[in-house]
Amino acid sequence: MKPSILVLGSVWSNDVREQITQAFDCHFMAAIPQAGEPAFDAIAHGIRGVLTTGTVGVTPALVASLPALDIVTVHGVGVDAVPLALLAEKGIHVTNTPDVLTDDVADFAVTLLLSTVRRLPLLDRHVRTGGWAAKAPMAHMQARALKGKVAGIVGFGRIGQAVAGRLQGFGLQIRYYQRSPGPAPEQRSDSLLALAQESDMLVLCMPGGADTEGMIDQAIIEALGPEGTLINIARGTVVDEAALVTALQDGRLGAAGLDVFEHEPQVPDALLALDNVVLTPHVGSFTFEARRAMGQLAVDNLRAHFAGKPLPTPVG
Ligand code: 8YV
Repeated sequence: MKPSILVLGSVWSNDVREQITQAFDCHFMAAIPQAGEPAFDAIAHGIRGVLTTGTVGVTPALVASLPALDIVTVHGVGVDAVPLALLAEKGIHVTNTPDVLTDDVADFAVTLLLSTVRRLPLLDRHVRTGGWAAKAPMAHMQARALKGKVAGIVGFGRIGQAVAGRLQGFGLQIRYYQRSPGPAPEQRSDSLLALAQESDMLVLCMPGGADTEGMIDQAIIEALGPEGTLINIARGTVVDEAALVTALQDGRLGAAGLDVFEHEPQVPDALLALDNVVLTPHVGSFTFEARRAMGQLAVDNLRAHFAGKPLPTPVG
């Protein structure tokens, strides 16, 4: 009999769908089901694995309602939406999909940085709405050069380092901060506040979760300052979103490029109304290649688990 798995979220490429439906008895659900939903209650007792996304994750309540659960496979590198301590306590395995998305996420961080600094959406709108043809004023869209400026990377893991490597090519000086020591200690700032003070732009690449929640607060935002740019490709939870919005509104922060938000897919109306932000719908890893490789790695982890083989990419 094929093992039963619950597949949460809706980002599965066709080839991954094909593979999992062949190998497992799959129950697809767009969001986390609640105990008491008849369709879920009917299958819950037999579910042995959950395949979920980095943002949907699993909740303690879901874990409690799956008595036969022994693996949670995250289609994503971030495991902040998964209660790791609880799963470890119950002996439930967790896997994620590191490395295969690093380059594409780093490319996207650079794309968002360039689009924000060079005001790409405004310029595009200017052409489309006839502003250029009508010789409408453009002074508010003039950008500052990157070369010679300082890019501060927060979180200098695989993705942070890949972003840094790319930004060096633009003539930016790289500094970084993370709590643990990292490579190139001479580039590491003494504190997050020091990094924000030293940088013209901050690129957030740290993991989400309790340890980093609200780390980018009003003091950090103000230290980055009126000429500063904040780029977030990490998690919405790492930023105090309310403080960010007011700083952008009254010019205490120059601009922001945001791919992630506190309550996705909800984006505060106040952000939508601002011209000094570039907003994207959590798409850092959204290339055919990365998503295919992430899906394949997720499937490989599930297959290995149910075949009693070592997991390719276990977490912890
Ligand atoms: C995905 C992500 O959007 O890897 C992560 O942690 O946030 C993203 O790559 C998501 O997990 C897709 O399933």
